[in-house]
Amino acid sequence: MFGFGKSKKDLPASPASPPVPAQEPVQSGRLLDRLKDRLTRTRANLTEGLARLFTGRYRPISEEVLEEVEERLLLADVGADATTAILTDLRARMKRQALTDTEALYQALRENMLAILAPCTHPLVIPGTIRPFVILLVGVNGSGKTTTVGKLAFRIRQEGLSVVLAAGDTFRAAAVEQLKVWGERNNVPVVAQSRTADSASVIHDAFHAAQSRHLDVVIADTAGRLHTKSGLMEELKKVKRVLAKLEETAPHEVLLVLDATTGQNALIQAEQFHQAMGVTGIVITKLDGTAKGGILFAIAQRLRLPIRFIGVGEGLEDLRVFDAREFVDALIGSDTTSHETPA
Ligand SMILES: Nc1nc2c(ncn2[C@@H]2O[C@H](COP(=O)(O)OP(=O)(O)O)[C@@H](O)[C@H]2O)c(=O)[nH]1
Ligand SMILES: [Mg+2]
Repeated sequence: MFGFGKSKKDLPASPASPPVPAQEPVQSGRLLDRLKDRLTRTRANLTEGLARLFTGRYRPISEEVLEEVEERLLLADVGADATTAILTDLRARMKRQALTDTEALYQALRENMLAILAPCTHPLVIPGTIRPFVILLVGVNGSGKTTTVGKLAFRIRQEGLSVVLAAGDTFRAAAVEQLKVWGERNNVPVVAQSRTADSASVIHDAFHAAQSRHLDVVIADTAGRLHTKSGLMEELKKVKRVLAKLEETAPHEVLLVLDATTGQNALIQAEQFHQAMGVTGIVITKLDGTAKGGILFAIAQRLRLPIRFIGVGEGLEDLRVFDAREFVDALIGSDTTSHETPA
């Protein structure tokens, strides 16, 4: 899969960064294996219980089996809404005798999971007509914003575009340093100011730097904590206003970064940020360290916003373009089906 869903012909040659061959055409099988590996804990949480059902001689499927499925989904943080939606469909299928055996149950579960996630599969598109393209990252402290800025810069550079980073978190002493490290790793410039500056003015400067140096993309980090939550939202809204004055259509992407390990709290945060900022895309981080990766389904079901990327580690290459089919396959795919329904 090619990262940003844009066509190469849209893109003007960038003087600052010569096109680098895209990394994607590595065999997709290997990429899927890596994703599976990173999702091990959620996968185990979901499938260890289900595997017993999928390997069992259940024909037809009983209510008892469905209750076990329900429990597994809830344990993986799929959430009440998405779990109810899935179970309602499974029960309807059971009623019309469509769940003949465990294979049919597995297929039905897979279809339901895809139905929830597929509408959220919208890769970020960076059209060649918008320069600089401005991406603003927002989210609470510790959700993974600064790390995601670094990983995103890597991806975008791989697409052959040039990047400037804006150190918009002016509230934490270490935040600017952390961003500069990512800038060095990616060999991209970082625009920063003294700690007394505000986010809006740093991002304003980064926009001008991108314009004057003909850089393609501005990726702006922001603060996740202020003295009060309303203070944070006001600060972020100000960033948006300042950008809109520079360029009517900016920011072109407001990416909300959510930490998968915070479970249902991520949903509450998402609603607050969306209300204040008009989120256009979501990144879900730390899926590698958690057994609760089912939160993706809860987020998809509730918010119905594009899930642009998932974070599966702390390295440069650990940001993946979200794809519903790949994610579902990595969660409940092949290993489960390979030893299904004995004859
Ligand atoms: N395992 C893992 N750790 C992550 C991921 N994304 C971020 N982190 C870690 O989470 C912590 C907080 O990240 P940071 O980017 O500083 O969050 P910020 O406060 O929102 O900017 C750091 O220790 C990161 O290395 C991820 O996808 N997987
Ligand atoms: Mg940060």
